[in-house]
Amino acid sequence: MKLKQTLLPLVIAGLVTACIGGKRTTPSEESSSLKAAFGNKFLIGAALNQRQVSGEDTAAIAIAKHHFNSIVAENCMKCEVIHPEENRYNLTPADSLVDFGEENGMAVIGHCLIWHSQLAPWFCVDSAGKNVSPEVLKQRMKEHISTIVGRYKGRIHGWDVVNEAIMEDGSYRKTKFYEILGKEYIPYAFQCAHEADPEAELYYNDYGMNVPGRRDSVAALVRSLKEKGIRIDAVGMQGHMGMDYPTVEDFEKSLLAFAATGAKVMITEWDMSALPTVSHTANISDTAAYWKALNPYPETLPDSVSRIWNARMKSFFDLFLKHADVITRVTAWGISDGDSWKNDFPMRGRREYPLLFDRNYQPKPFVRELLQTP
Ligand code: 9MR
Repeated sequence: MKLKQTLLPLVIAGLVTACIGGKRTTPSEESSSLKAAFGNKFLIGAALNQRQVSGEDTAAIAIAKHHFNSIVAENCMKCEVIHPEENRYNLTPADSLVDFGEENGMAVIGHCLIWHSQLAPWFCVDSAGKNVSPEVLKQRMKEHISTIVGRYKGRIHGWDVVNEAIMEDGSYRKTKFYEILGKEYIPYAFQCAHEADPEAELYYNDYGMNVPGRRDSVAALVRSLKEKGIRIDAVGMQGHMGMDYPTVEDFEKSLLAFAATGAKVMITEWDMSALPTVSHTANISDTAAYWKALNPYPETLPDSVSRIWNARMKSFFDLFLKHADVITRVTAWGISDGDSWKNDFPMRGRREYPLLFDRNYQPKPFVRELLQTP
C-alpha cells in the first residue's frame, strides 16, 4: 500500500500525460495500448473491483482507460452483493461500474446472473431453511434477472447468464438450482435474460474448460439451447491458468469445439498463477513447510520463473490472435498483481504474480513485447 502511494503520482503522471516538444499528449497518442493494437481483433477487457470503480485506485483506472475497451464487474453484480435480501437490492456499486464504462466508451459486461457461489443465502430456501418449490424458485429467478438486466437495458453489452454449472466429468453441478429445477434452470435463465433485454448478448461461462468431460458437456448444452431457439452468443472460457495447466493444445481443442456449435468464444477471466501448483493432498505435515510451498516468492518473482510465465502468456495470446475469427473478447481478471484474487487462493496472504501489470502498475514483459515497446 505504501509503495503504491509513493509511486502513484509518478505513475499517473507517466500514464496520463507526456510532454513532448512542449506539446502535451495523451497516452494513446504517446504510446501504444492494448486496445489500439488489438481492438480490431476482439474486445480487450479487465475486471474492475470497487476500489477502482470508486476512483480510489487511480493508477489502475488510468491503465483501464488507456488499455482496455471493455470492463466486467469482478464482484458487484453477484447475487449476494446486488440482491442480499429478497426485498432489497444494492445497486449503487453496479450503477457506478456501468456509468464508468459508459463514460469511457467501454463495452460493459455483466457478471453473473445465476451462480451457486456468492449466491444470497435466502435465494433458494424458505424462512425455515427448506428448499422452495420449483414455481417459487422460477419466480425468484425471473424477478432477480429481470430487475438487474432490465435496469441496465441497452447499456450492458452482454451477460454471463449462468456460471460454472458443469463439472469436470460432464455432469451437471448439483447446485440448489439443479436440485430444485433440474437441467431446465439453465434455458429458463437465458430466456428470462433475453426477455429483459433482447439486444444484450448472453453467455455461458465456466473454468477448466480444457477438461474433455466439461468441454463435451458445455458444447452439448450450447447446442441444446440453440435447438430450443434460445439465444446464446458465446461460451466464456474463464482462463484461470497455471504454469503447468492447461496445455495450449487442450485449450485450443476446447475453443474449437465451442466454436463448432456456432457460438463465439470469449476468454473471460484470464490470469495465470506464477506459483507452483500445490496439491491439496500434498503430504506436507509441517504447516511452515506447507506455507513456504504455497508462498515461495514472498518478495519478488525470480527471473527464471518470470521468463517462463511470460512465454506461456505470450503463447496463449498468440493462440487468441490465431482464432480471432471466433474470439470476440479477451478479458483479464483484474488490472495489477496486487489486486488479484489469487493472492488469497487457496490461502490468504500469498504473493501472486498472475496479471498483465505488476504491483507497480508496469506492463509485464510479454505485454511490452505485444506492444513492441521497450
Ligand atoms: O475475483 C473474485 C474474488 O474477488 C471473489 O472473492 C471470488 C468469490 O468467489 O470470486 C472471484 O471471481 C470468480 C469469478 O466470479 C467466477 N470465476 C472464478 C473467479 C475466481 O474465483
